[in-house]
Amino acid sequence: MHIVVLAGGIGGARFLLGVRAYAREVGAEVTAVVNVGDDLWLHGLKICPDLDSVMYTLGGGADPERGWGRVGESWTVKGELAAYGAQPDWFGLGDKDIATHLVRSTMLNGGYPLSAVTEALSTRWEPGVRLLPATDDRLETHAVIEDEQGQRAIHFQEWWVRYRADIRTHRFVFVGAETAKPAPGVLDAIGSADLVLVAPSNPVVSIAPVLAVPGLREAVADGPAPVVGVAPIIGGAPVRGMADRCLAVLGVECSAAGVGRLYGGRTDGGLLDGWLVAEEDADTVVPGVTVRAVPLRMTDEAATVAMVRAAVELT
Ligand code: FO1
Repeated sequence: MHIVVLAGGIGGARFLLGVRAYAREVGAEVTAVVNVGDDLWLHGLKICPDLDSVMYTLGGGADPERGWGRVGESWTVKGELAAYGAQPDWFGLGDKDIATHLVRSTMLNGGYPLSAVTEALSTRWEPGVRLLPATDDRLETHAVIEDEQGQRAIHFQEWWVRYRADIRTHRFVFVGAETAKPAPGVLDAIGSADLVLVAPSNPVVSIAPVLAVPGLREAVADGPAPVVGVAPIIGGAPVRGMADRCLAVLGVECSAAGVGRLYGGRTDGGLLDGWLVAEEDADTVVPGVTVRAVPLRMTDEAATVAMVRAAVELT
């Protein structure tokens, strides 16, 4: 059995812990197709927050509270950059994390594609699932905001970290999406999948940029495998992060139904065959989609495995 998971960062990483455990129980292989829209070059280093959250979490090196970056991290270099007045100072790079970005940047500058870099980094972390960036090409999420200086586009990280999404925002744009190509292996993985899972990641800035890679959405929607999504919203609120702020930019209701309809039923030209919602959202209706209410809080690996099993049984 081959399970493909479309995932973003922190929520996606936690979900993948359960998918990996389930796959080990049943002898399945797992491919994670991970968002690159959050990625940015900073201080000369290429940073891939979602790929790193997944890699560190599955590799046992993630800080469990923060959800991003390394456990047992130190911030000496960050302090030194601040002492130089190096900008931007609103994005904190930990010392251990910087080693990842140095290896990645050296390989990228040497001509290796991001997928090869991710494979190389994974030989250290042994995530236990195949990690693929959605694309090796530049695809960056930018937010079109408005303040006293007027309208302008800023990188997603500035929107997320510097402004905490607390600024007038007109829309998100996925810079580079028109010409980006699925990374090597992505279309084959989707084409050979027995099940595609949409992780409970931020639908607007984590899953949408994955689906924005030309050919990727079609591969999922027209592919052989059933597609089951896991709602990232429970009882009208995101479990963590700021999906509510992101959905508001799109004018989409912050609910399991709202996100389910955003993805759409496959029979209506959308993606989903099944939609897992929390028990408090049991009344959720998504046209053309089989909805199942189960406990949806990933409190530990066993809880997440139960979610994955429910998704498999839905198909
Ligand atoms: N998030 C923050 O809120 N503040 C930070 O300073 C910060 C630094 C950072 C460095 C590396 C990295 O991989 C992630 C980092 N994040 C930080 C989290 C990041 O903004 C989010 O993980 C995602 O991009 C949104 O899911």
